[in-house]
Amino acid sequence: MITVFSDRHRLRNVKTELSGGLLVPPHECCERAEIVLERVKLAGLGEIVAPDAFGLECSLRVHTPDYLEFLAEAWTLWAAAGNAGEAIPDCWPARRMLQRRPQDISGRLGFYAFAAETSIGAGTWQAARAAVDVALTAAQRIERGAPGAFALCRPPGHHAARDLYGGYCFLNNAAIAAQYLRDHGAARVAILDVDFHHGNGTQDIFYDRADVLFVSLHGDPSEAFPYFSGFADETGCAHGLGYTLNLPMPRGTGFEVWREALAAALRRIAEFRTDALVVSLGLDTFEADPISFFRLGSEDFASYGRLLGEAGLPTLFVLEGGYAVAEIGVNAVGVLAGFEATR
Ligand code: FKS
Ligand code: ZN
Repeated sequence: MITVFSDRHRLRNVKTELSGGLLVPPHECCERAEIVLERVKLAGLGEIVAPDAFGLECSLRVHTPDYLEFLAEAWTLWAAAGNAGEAIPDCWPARRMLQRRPQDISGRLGFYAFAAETSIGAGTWQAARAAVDVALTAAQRIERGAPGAFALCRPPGHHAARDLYGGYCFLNNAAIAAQYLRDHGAARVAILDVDFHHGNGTQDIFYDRADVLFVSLHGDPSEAFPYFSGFADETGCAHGLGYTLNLPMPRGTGFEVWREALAAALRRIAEFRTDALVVSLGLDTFEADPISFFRLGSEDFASYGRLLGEAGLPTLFVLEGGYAVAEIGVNAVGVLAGFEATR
């Protein structure tokens, strides 16, 4: 399988994540991508290519123009305003307040953020754009007939909604790739999100649509980030009613139970008769993940990779989370090699 990778991910190198009342080194760090890349090479998964440069048109198919404009200038405005540290919001349009876009950069951060752990720094926008290029280049391979492709990208994307950032995400790489496939010949696209966290952004983007099925396996939002999205009774709206399937699971969930949920997800996807599958590949379901609470072992990743391969669909894997940094490569490549073994 081909891997698409850009070293421009390193431009996303902020120093702070708001966690436990402290500013700590971010879980979503450069080493993650480098370790996955090393493992791809070591395992001989296949060719590794740099992305082509796409413009913003594909991103504008899922995000709003004002949101992209904000992301592009946020760091410059924040620094110009004389702030000493990285850009972090501290005031939100909460219940009974106006949803009106402020002029001031501090107000705009709160307007476009849904969470505060995700600092914006100097290269954040450039890295987020490179991640989209990686996802689109891999999607193009699928469009041209490849059975599988791996977008090794960061920052991740599945929490980024039409006009919201947070959860380490700015541009929704998987959603942009799925929309690209829709715009280039696929009548139906399914997105399977196996990251530990609910993909609230992807759900938001496709919630009212019947042409893109969104299925997610994740930690129960009553006890896990993003807390306000991902419950089983969120099933889509308008034309999209029945085209969102959330399968939340409790603390301590192991592979036996998780695999049953995956089987249910794959049954729904088969019934949908999709032309292509986009997998939001998070590795934070791993038992040693520092911020999650499922209990998958390294051998389980290879095992579910085979189940994904047996679905027999053109499959685009897009990297999302995973914070047990030492094992992220083994686990990611475990899924991909398991998938490949069925082809
Ligand atoms: C730690 C709390 C962390 C934020 C969790 C974000 C998870 C991000 C992710 C992605 F794939 F997007 F990277 N709260 N004190 O793994 O879903
Ligand atoms: Zn996650």
